[in-house]
Amino acid sequence: MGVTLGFVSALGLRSHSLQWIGHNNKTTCVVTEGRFQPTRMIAEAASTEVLSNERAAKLPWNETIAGDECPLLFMPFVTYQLEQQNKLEGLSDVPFPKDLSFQQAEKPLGRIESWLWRSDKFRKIRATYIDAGWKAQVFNSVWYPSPEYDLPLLGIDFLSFGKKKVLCVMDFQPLTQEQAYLEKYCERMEAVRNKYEGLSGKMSARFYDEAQFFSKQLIFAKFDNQEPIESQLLPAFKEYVVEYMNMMEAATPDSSEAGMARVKELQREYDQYSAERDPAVGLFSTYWGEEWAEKFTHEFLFSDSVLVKKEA
Ligand code: BLA
Repeated sequence: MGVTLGFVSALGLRSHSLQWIGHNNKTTCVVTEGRFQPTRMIAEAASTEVLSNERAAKLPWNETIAGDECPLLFMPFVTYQLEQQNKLEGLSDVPFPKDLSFQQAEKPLGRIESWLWRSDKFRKIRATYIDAGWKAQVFNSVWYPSPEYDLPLLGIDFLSFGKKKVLCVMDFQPLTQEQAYLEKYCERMEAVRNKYEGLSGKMSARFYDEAQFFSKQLIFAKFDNQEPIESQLLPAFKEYVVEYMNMMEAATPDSSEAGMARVKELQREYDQYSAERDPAVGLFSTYWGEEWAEKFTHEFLFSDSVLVKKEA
């Protein structure tokens, strides 16, 4: 998808581009000439890179596009996160492909938008919102520390399907399960976790292995209604984000080559582990097709992962 062939005509006056745009398994070839803006914009859609700040400034969304009056249940989390991350030193916008930043589907009606930043101490902060009305509301985000910092990743996965299924997971996702590491970075959340009745559930073994890249202090909640999202999850989320940022603020960098290589490798393993297990690929495929789902998973969400085709 998105193969661009640029060439210059015999006279050398005009540049042309040929682009194959894949959508819903259909492939279209668009031929454009350099100076005709409208067609060029369409042709470049798949390969153009976009920034996040301008799009993020349009948040919060106030209503669902699905037309079913569903509240945008996790928007307050997005706006709080944006507010907090704006305090990070050296926060900057990271360009990434436009076709990964936004997609809208008509049947079923749903949109997905993503944003990407980095800062002095975080090599990658990504956030994604899915709005398909009552059918699906999702806020998903991961903060990746720079290689000088062996801190856990901040992982956030809040989902609502229908009116009776809410699933919320949030964790300081540890890079290792060594006791000293867990004591240093994860156990501090014990008291916060215990404060919120209903947020200290246990994850199943259906998708992930709780002994890899998860801590015992993870927030894990299943609700059959939306009320606890605001009354419990939101205050807990704020405490996790603030503590995570404070922990990073106080962290001592290790710029040794060995230390940085180790963090990079463990984060790569996290991406591979997560990409292989992520149950979201099915959800993405339903709305935006399998090809896009795989691309989004390996090139945006877990960009240090590679696709491993499963045996049929
Ligand atoms: C489960 N996450 C799920 C499920 C979906 C997603 C569809 C299965 C829900 C179910 O049917 O029970 C969705 N995952 C997503 C989406 C994205 C994604 C939409 O990556 C990306 C936009 N998952 C994470 C992160 C964490 C995480 C960062 O992506 C860590 C906090 C955890 N998600 C997580 C866990 C489960 C889950 C632990 C399994 C819940 C269980 O069954 O025990």
